[in-house]
Formats: sequence, structure tokens, C-alpha cells
Amino acid sequence: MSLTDAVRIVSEVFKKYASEDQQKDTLSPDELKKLLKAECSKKGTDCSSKLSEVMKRLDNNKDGQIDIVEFGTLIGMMAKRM
Ligand SMILES: [Ca+2]
Repeated sequence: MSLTDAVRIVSEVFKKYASEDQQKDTLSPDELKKLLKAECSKKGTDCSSKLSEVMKRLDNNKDGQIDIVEFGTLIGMMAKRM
């Protein structure tokens, strides 16, 4: 698998959850919660952090939404723990 393939998968997962409400380019706290709940049950990922803490760490521009660039931080956090 190439990095481009990996980025495509990350982008697809992001869009799958981000498109649940009207703002389809960002994850709301609710959408992030759903994503973490679904994806964190898989092996190798860390879900010990609370949603509010994860949200705070990811939401760089403090608009209460997670965009695709901010989502990259979560991928980095998960990769670090693998
Ligand atoms: Ca944001």
C-alpha cells in the first residue's frame, strides 16, 4: 500500500462521518464521538482519552469542528500508539 492509498482511506473515513450533518467538510463533536466509538474498538487504537480532551487537542482553530487537516492530528496520535 502506498501513502496515497492510506490518505485516500483516511479521507473516506473522515467523509463517511463528516457527512452525517449539514456541515459535510467538518466533524462535529457528535460525529467525532461516533467515529471514535466505531474505529477505536479495533485493535491497535487508543480510546482511553476522553472525547472532550481529544476534541481540544484536535481543534486547532477552536471553531468546535474538526476539519480534514485537524483530523490528521488524530491519525498521528493513533499511529504513535501502534
Ligand atoms: Ca476546527
